[in-house]
Parts: sequence; C-alpha cells; structure tokens
Amino acid sequence: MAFFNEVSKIRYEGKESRNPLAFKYYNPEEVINGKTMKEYLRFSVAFWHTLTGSGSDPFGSGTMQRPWDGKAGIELAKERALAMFEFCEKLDIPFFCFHDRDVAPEGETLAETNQILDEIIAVIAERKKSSDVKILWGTANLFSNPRFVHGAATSCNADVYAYAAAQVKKAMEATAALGGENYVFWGGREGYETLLNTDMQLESDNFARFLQMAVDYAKEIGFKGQLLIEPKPKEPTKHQYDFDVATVMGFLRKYGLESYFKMNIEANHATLAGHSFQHELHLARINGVLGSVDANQGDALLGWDTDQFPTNLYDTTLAMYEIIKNGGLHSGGLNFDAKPRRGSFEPIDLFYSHIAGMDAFAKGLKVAAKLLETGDLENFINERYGSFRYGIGKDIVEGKTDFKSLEQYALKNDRIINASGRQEMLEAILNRCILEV
Ligand code: XUL
Ligand code: CO
Repeated sequence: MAFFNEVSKIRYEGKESRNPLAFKYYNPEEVINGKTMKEYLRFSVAFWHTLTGSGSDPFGSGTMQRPWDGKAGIELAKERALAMFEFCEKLDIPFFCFHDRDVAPEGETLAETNQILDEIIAVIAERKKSSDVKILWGTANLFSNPRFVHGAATSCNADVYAYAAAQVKKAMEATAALGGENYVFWGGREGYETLLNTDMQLESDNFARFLQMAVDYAKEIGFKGQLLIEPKPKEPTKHQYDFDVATVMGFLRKYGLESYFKMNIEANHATLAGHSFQHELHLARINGVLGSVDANQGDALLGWDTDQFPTNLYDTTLAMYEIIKNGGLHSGGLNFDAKPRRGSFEPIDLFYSHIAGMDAFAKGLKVAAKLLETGDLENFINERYGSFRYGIGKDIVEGKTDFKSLEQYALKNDRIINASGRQEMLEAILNRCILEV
C-alpha cells in the first residue's frame, strides 16, 4: 500500500539542481569529517506533526489534506504508522519519534488504552522488520487530556501523578520494544500559572521522585537508551519548570539525577528562553549533556512556539559547529519537531518542508566542517585567551592564586592592555564560508 504516490524516492542532485523534489546538499553517503552525512545528521521525523498534525490554530480548524482522510480510530492509526515508514524511506530519513498518543488513540479506560497501544506497536514492529527505519525516541503525552489540567508529575492531585507514572511506564515499554535509542521527557504542563495556588517545593520534589522512578524502571526492564529532558521556558504554562539547559542542570544536580539524563535541545525553545540555539547547544556540550536536538526554528516577530522547519543557514551552521565539536550526537539525532505552515496543506508540502530542513542542516554541516578545518574561529579564540597560558594567568588556571596574591600582582601592574574582540571580522569569515561551501 502506498500513501504518497505522487512522490518517488528523493535523490541528491547537487546544488545546481532546480528540482524541488531533490536534495541540493544532503548527500547521505558523502563523507564529512570521517562520517557519512547520514550518520552525522541522524534525521528523524516527528510523528505528531508530520502524521497527525491537522493545521488547526486557535482561530480555525485543520486545513491539512492527507491520504488517510476519512479514516478513524484504530484503522486510521494503522494507516498512519505504515505511511510513516513510506515517508521516511522516500526521504532517506533513518528515524522517527513518537508520543504514545500520536500513534494510538485513547480508549475508555487506561487498560483499554494500553491494549490499543499494544496493537499499534505490533503493527509498527512488524513493518519495521522490512525497513531500515528506526525509532530515535519515544515519549508520553502528559498534556493533551483534560486530566492533566494541573500538570502530571507536578500535579496537585496524587491520582493524576499515579496515572502519569502508569503512562510513562507503558511508553517506556513501547519505546524499548521498538528498539528506541532514547526516551524523552518534555515537561508538558509541568509548571504553574500562579504561586497563589502552588506548592512549588512539593511539586519540584515530586517531579524529582518521578524521574528517579523512571530511571529505576528503565534499569528494571533493561532499557539501554539515553534518557533525555527537553527544556522549554513557557507554553503551555507561564512558568515551565524545565526552563532551559542551565535550569534543568541545576535541578538534576540538586536531586542527584545528573548522571542519568542528557538534554534534548529544541531551537524554538531556546529562543523562547531568550537564548540562541547555539547557546543552549554549547552550554549542554561543555557540560557533557548534549544528547539530541529538536530541529526547528521560531519566528523572530512572534513570541510563541511556531515550530517552523529550520531553513536559517546561520543557525544550522552554528548548530552543526557545536555538534561536530561534540563528536556527533551519539545516540541522539536531528528530529524535525516542525510543521509546515497552515497554508502549506498538501501532502507534497511535507516533502518540500523536510527537504528544506535536511538541506539546511546538510549545508550547515559542510560549512561547520570547513570552519573547523580552517581553524579561523578556534585559532582566534585560542589566542584571545592566551594570557591564561603563562605568568599570572597560568597561576590562576592552576589554582595557585588567592585574592592577596592577585592584589599584589595588580598593584604592580598598572598598565592593562586589552585587544579587540573582532566580532565583525569573525562574522565576515562565517559569511564567506557560507557563500563558498
Ligand atoms: C513541545 C515539544 C514536544 C516535545 C515532545 O513544544 O517540543 O513536542 O518535543 O513531547
Ligand atoms: Co520538541
């Protein structure tokens, strides 16, 4: 059964190609820095946007036209699962990610819901046998159902907390059964609107207990995948607990959970937190917690999570710069947590949008590799901090100084000379590299 008959396998045709259904930069087998592009980029499709996204917004209903329109319930879920494989295979995308509730509908009771999920997971597992497509990560949707109105693992209602635990337990089992390489916790409604009704201390402690139970259960079922936390500063709640990389690191360290989790960094969440995408990737990298990436972009003029396909070459270049310096994403990947705009409603737009994102990251990879090869930025930074390699700077780095010895030094050294930071010169080097590669 084919769902996307109008599109055949997307091929690399090179940057001179004008075929919108061809890659201009993504050449899966091309070797960059000792790895193929496919291995470096580890692209992934997000089930919730590409297969279930309807295009609805607060002002109107869905617009998307899809091959499975008219189907419902379990039949619809099965069709979408099969369509996912065809879509990934046609685009040469090696992974997809899912929430429990995107792949399967809910039943009347938790037991019935679990049984429906099992049925769909079996369909995915069966189709997977004849495909190279794998699961990057699974997760639980702990935010759509009205029961999560006050949160899930940070709810004021212990019955909701228990339900959320049962749901994560099942989603971890499903992810493990499909050979998922990671499991993600995005905060959903873990946050609050007002302290007038919130016990933040209890909610934080409960959240940590919940994550500890998840760690224990992953061990118990032998799930070897990486556990990831996806920071986001706001939306749906005003104050999301997992605000950004720094906040999550502080939380994990407070509760002794830091060795079990890495970060799944989303570009649009970084910008909502007032950071650049590169800042979040860089901070995670230097702390050894850069796990995976939700590849998308926001809109500079809008203050919410627009989840657009990533096409900004500066962002993809600087992201790949961090990823190469991280030695790749290891078990993580570049998951397109992105949706075509509401006006791009035809099935073929799904192909155009993924091609746009894949080419933007492939180009970013090539430019970043070139920047690292020339060493222009690295050398500049190295030289800029040269004062810490000899004399007083070396003593500081080696921990041999205290305030008194530094005062002695400063009293004798009253001629301080600073050098230019050369920001514009470096920005021009980046531009030249983007244009040349
Ligand atoms: C929400 C978001 C989620 C997570 C998975 O902003 O990014 O889709 O990626 O729950
Ligand atoms: Co995301």
